[in-house]
Amino acid sequence: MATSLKNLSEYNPDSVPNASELSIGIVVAEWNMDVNTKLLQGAVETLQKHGVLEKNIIINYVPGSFELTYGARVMAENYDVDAIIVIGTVIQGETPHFTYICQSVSYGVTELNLSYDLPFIFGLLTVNTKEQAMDRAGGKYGNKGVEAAVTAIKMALYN
Ligand code: RBF
Repeated sequence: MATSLKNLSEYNPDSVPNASELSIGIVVAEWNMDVNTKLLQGAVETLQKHGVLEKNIIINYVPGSFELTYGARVMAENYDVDAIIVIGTVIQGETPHFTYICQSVSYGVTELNLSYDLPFIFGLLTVNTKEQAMDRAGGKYGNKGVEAAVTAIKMALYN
């Protein structure tokens, strides 16, 4: 679960390089779409704020978080992007296989980072309740999508 001590939308904008030359892919899980829509909005707004053109933000959808790894791999194979963000929300109270889904996505994203010359960014909320998810999707603890977008820009330009 994202820590309640950190506001996920707070960052130093001066630490973020100009992103006007970048193309960024985003893969969004449809499960808990009400939360994910807010995460996606936070990510897109932040990318655009730092210069990414709307036409250079490619958004694809997969049914659930478990499919994010495959969706990200397909995007890496088919689009000329500089980083890929995966967005999803896994709520413990709603799934007995919470741990399996979270472990699978974090392992899958790590594996992609090791396999491609491309950064894959973990934009997954792993929380106990829907309220905790909303708190981190533009609520009192900020927006994980903002944090993921800032990370994507920094890692796309990492050398
Ligand atoms: N996907 C999510 O992204 N978040 C969830 O909280 C979530 N909970 C699930 C709970 C159950 C009981 C099941 C069967 C699936 C859940 N999924 C969830 C979907 C999962 O990531 C995947 O799409 C499906 O299991 C594929 O059939």
